Amino acid sequence: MEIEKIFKEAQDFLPINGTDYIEMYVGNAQQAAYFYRSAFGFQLKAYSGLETGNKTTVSYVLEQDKIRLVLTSSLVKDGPVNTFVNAHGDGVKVVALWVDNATKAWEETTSRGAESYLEPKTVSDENGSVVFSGIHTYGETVHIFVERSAYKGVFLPGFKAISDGFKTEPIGLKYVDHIVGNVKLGEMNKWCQFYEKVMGFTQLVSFDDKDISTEYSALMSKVMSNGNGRIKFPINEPAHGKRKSQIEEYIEFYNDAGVQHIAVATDDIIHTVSELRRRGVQFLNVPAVYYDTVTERVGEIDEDMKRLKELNILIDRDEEGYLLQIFTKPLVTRPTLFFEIIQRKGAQSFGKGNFKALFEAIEREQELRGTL
Ligand code: TYF
Ligand code: FE
Repeated sequence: MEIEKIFKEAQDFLPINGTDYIEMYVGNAQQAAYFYRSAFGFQLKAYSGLETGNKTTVSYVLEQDKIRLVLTSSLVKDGPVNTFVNAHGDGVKVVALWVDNATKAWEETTSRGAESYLEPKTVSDENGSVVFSGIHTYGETVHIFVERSAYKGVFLPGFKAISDGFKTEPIGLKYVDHIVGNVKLGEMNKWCQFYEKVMGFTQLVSFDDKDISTEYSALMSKVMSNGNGRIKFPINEPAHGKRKSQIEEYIEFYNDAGVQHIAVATDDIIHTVSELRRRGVQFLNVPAVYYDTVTERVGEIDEDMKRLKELNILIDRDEEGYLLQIFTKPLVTRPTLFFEIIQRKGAQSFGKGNFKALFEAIEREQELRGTL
């Protein structure tokens, strides 16, 4: 490691090992779990609900390689899960971060101005103990810090390992590459400064409306990243275009700032996307002419271009290599949350060369929804 990098990591006041889990609040966790298992190839790992003594919520914990998804619904009238779902529809409540010291993570961030969501607390069961703490971020989204070095259970205390005999074939999803937030008009810099000052992140890249303004879908975006680069949080805000920005559409339907997309990495995007399509997942498609000029733009690549075109996978190149990516249509009732599937072949960027084609595809969807 270079000296500079060693120095930077030693200075990092909020060391993060990776994304611990993503928790969605949903209307029907049982059926959402079936969807992410059957379509996305997640495996059911753990459960919390009436059978485990939880009388207010039900949670299903799904896993694929390093990705953990928790789907939570309410068992009772009112309460925080229903209030959230009533306002936002199904959406991401928690982006949990795996740390070595959750008490210190809370102290370092709250002393720099973070609003506390959960004071540090230790929770134990027969498998050991976990220390949690949490802070608020944009909208009603929160970060929970999870310290799990003293825990051997399947997920967290209060959850029991389960298997219902229904196994689906994984589709090669490996880890969370980045999680994108949409914030309100004029608030991108405020939230980027939050990640900088409160969490010690630095800005990797920035896109303004000139980079990414199409006919309507204008937005601005900055990518914030933590000290070791394992966590990447792009933040989007609407910019003025001719008609309604896709970010404004999100904010209107979600009624707040919130998580727009979760990008998950694969080592074989052709396999992953073939499987997702076969299992009924819908993607945004670009016109066939996209592929007429793509080789000019990205040069030679390892993959079969014919297959990429059939599957409508997008390609982009930067100084370090290239990447392949594709975006699902919204996966929830409202036009809000979607997934990105990404395969990096050296490139550490976000597909700027695809923005125009991608955003035009989003605009065609907005047109169909009558929300332009
Ligand atoms: O994460 C990113 O920055 C890329 C680009 O609605 C992007 O995936 C930005 C906004 C959007 C879809 C993709
Ligand atoms: Fe992305």
